[in-house]
Amino acid sequence: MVHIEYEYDFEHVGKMFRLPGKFLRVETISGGLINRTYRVVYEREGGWEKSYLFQKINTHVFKKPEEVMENIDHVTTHIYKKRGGVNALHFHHTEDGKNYYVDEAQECFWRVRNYFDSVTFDVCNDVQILYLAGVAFGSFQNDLRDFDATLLHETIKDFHNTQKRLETLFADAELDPCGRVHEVTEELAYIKSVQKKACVLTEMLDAGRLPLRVTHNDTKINNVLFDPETRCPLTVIDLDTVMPGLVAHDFGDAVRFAANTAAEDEPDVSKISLDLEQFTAFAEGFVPCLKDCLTSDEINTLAQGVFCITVELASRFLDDYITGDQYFKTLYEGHNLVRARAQIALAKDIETKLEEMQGIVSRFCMPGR
Ligand code: GN1
Ligand code: MG
Repeated sequence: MVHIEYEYDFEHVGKMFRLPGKFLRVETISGGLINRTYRVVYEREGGWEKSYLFQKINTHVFKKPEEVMENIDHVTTHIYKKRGGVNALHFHHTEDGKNYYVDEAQECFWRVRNYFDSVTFDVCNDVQILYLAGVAFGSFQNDLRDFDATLLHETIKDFHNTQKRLETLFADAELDPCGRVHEVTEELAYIKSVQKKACVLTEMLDAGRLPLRVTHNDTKINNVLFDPETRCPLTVIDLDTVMPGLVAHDFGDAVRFAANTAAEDEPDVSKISLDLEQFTAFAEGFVPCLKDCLTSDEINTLAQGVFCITVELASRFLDDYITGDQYFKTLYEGHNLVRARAQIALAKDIETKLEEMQGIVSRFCMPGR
């Protein structure tokens, strides 16, 4: 048998989670920009294969990973009960009852969960899939309606505080620690020019006009797993940032990613725009799941949320570029700048479509829909 040297001692990690069977192999799963994810395959008695999902948490981003895992424990338990265990995420425990394992020697924070045979979508033009992704995220939030938010830790402080994100960007631009600011003056100027508009939700929240709910906070469509055959949603994953938040941010982030005519990091900005048909499909899935609990201010800010979160992410990518690419995984030099430019192009297009987008959302809130 060929012996493969892996970057980490997966076999040891599996033992700590008491996974049964013989360790066979590891496949890297790409996609996320923060954590490292692997499919680890075991052979069970009788020769059949069983996979698990191993994740190494990025402790630079999640400073208190134990708190992330405690949140996940609460949320998965709640959803498990609501859904009778069907397609539920299940995290394995170590002998001392923890749903994580810290490998001191390799300085790694690991978690292991059940693996789903599934497909995910990065760029997706299929309106039926977008509609179903809307249902998946809308139902996720609806499942958490009666969840006690005081149980949750704030895993990343001010995660979607657009105001603070922009202030940090401008402060870092002043400091210019990597000498890159001269390359991004146009991008900074654009973000400055829309600052007020992009911070509307933060302002309304501070003024007590928008309620905090338990939200997912990272609703990229590739965080919905679909059945490879039926193409029905199985489950929503990536619960690291489930925290009290705004419904418009969940809606907005999903649309930002899913209804973009190009990839999140498309270098050719002429390919980037907000596809209204795709927007409509997602909204048609998402909005009706929640319309009976949303306040009129919440409904009226859903489209605005798409703009706010897009500018917020542009500012985060740009800030990471200015400060030396410490936060998001990058695949090449300048990747974060490409991402920031792509988000700015998208924000500009969204600005021209906001009224129409809001009209579409309102349609799905009409009685009888
Ligand atoms: C990060 O790791 P991933 O891909 O799930 C980020 C999100 C961004 C996203 C952009 C904890 O999510 O906020 O929207 O990249 N997550 C964190 O692709 O910062
Ligand atoms: Mg994430």
